[in-house]
Amino acid sequence: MKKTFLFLAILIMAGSVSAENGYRLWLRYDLLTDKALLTAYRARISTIVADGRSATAAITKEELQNGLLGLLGKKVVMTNTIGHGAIVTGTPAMDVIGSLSLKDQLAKTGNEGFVIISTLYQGKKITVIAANSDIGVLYGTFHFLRLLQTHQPIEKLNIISSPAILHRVLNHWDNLNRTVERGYAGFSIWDWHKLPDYIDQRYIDYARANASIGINGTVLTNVNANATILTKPYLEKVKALADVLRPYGLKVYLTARFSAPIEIGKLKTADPLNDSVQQWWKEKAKEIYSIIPDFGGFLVKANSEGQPGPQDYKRNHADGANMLADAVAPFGGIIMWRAFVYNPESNDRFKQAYEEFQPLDGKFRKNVLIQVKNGPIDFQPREPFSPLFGAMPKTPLMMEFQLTQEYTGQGTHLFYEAPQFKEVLNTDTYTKGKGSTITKVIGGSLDNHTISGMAGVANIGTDINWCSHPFAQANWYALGRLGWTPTLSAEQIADEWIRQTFTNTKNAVAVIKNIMLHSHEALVNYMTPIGLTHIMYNGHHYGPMPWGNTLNRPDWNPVYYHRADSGGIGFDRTVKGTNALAQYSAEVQNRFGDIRSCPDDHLLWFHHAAWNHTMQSGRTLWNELCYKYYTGVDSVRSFIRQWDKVEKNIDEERFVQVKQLLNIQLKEAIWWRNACLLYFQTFSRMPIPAGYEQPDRTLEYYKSLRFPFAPGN
Ligand code: GCW
Repeated sequence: MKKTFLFLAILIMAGSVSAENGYRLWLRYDLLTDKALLTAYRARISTIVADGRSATAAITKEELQNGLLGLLGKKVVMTNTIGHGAIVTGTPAMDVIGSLSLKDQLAKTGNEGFVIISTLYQGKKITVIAANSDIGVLYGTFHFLRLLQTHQPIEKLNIISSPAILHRVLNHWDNLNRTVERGYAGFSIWDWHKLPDYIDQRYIDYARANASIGINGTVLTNVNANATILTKPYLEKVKALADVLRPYGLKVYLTARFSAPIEIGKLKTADPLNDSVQQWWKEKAKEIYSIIPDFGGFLVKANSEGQPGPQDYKRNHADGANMLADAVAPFGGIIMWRAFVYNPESNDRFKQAYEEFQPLDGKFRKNVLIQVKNGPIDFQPREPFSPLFGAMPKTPLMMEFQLTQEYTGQGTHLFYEAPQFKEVLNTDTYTKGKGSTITKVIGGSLDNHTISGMAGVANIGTDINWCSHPFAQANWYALGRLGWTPTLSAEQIADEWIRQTFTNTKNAVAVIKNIMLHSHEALVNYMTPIGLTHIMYNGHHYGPMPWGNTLNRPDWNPVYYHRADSGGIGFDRTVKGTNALAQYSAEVQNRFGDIRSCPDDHLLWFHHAAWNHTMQSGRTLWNELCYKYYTGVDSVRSFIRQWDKVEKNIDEERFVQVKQLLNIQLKEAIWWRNACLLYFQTFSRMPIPAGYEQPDRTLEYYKSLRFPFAPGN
């Protein structure tokens, strides 16, 4: 009787009674099926000795107990006596930990890091999870549970870990009416209407998921901002969220609409150099901090895509950012000021962010970070790195990645982003000689900055599995893991995520990992190979529209980006063209500037190349374009075949979801390939080589497609 009850309890804890709907993310804690491993873990884990009285410490205890109950199928009791197999968690304030002389190790872990060691204590084999703060202990506990979930040995642990990046932040593009700009996973999880009185369980689960991967900040509102969020009633709602998120180490931030002093403050101007405007923001900051004492600060999109900003008053970005920085500085807040700007006056959108921001290097207050998208244009499947990285040594630059798949298949494509992120992070800017990688730029070590940041535009919504596509969860996961340890490989992150999310079965892990690791290249191939960019449909960006030329701003039209004509294709950014290349260091200029040495991947970003230009593969450019588009489609076909192989290792619900989505992805990849090749063929006048399946629809057909209700727009 008792046994049956325990078994049931375990099943319920592990969530296996309900269907596998993806809600549990990578925190499933299902009973280990590997008998030998289970025995080994059980022998090494017998009790929990946990210290701390804070809300965070309580969460740590609960997480550890629940995790172990699920994974080991036994209730691991809490006790104060340290016996063999004790898992000891706490700070040096705890006697045992104090007595273990972990000073040197802990000195390396800062406020958020942790130490996990296997050691002997009075002759007893124990495992210690120690940190300087309760939040560090929570992070360490999640790390320990990850080791178990991914079947790692725990006999001889000796881990010292701390985050390489200080601010690891999600950016929600969530509107107050609960729509999500570029969101493909339902509505916003923030139920503003019911806040502050109604606390949705999702908020807690969200906080927990973020804590498990070390994300420590969240910007609740869209960068296309609404000043209403800064009014008293909404600040009370924000406070309710902040209170829920705080014990999980998450700080809340808001987007500041630059014209708020006019819209909600009844001032006539929002000029950052105007005394009353400055005063208004100071008062506003004071009010916010009186309600939320650990408020993180503001994220700002200014003078971009119609947003108000300092330039409306002939001031520059530093004037705007510094005004806000001064308002939050007394309370320890920061300003994340975005560098995503472009206007039609420049001869090349590529160059704009650099032109506006680089000259301001050294002009920003100490609590300002400039948040830069990974590439110079806009979250494309593949971009060269933004030339701002490395070019503003006196200013901490923050990375902005896009988790939500606006330009990369939206809700239907399996696209694992870590390879894309790593490509950028590993890039050498050469701004301080060889080895000036973007990881070092944003980590602050290249230019000795003490503040640093990495943001990801969130892909989270009210869908039961949070991110809509079951694999999109991996991108949220990757942001957290890379923010903590940017040197982790995409493969390692995929490996961990698969083991926690789907299965530990070796072959299945290998198959799924293979799909994930090839998904970036596949998507680039069937959407925008060889450096094509921004040829998505106008507005909603769903599907191809390389022919687009009807919007009144040239830099909103696909034809602006590819510049195809009878002579060739691509955007000449060399000295003969817009000379955007001049924004990079000499080494990078040399690499990209010469059409013979420019990597094929980026060719059309920097050169207008003839249709019969010889590629590194030996093919002509036109044939290479065909080859890439066809290869991309073939990759998706192979993903489908590979996915079929893991059917027996995956729960039916998610297996079928992914299978259906892969079939949509295939359909859409073929659509991309056919539409683009048929269109570009009107310039190249060359045939799609024999041997390839020929498009079964006409260009006119593809041009006639309309999607008035495509999501996220
Ligand atoms: O990628 C573009 C999107 C806009 C977005 C903008 C930005 C929030 O199409 O929807 O606006 O970037 O990053 O500000």
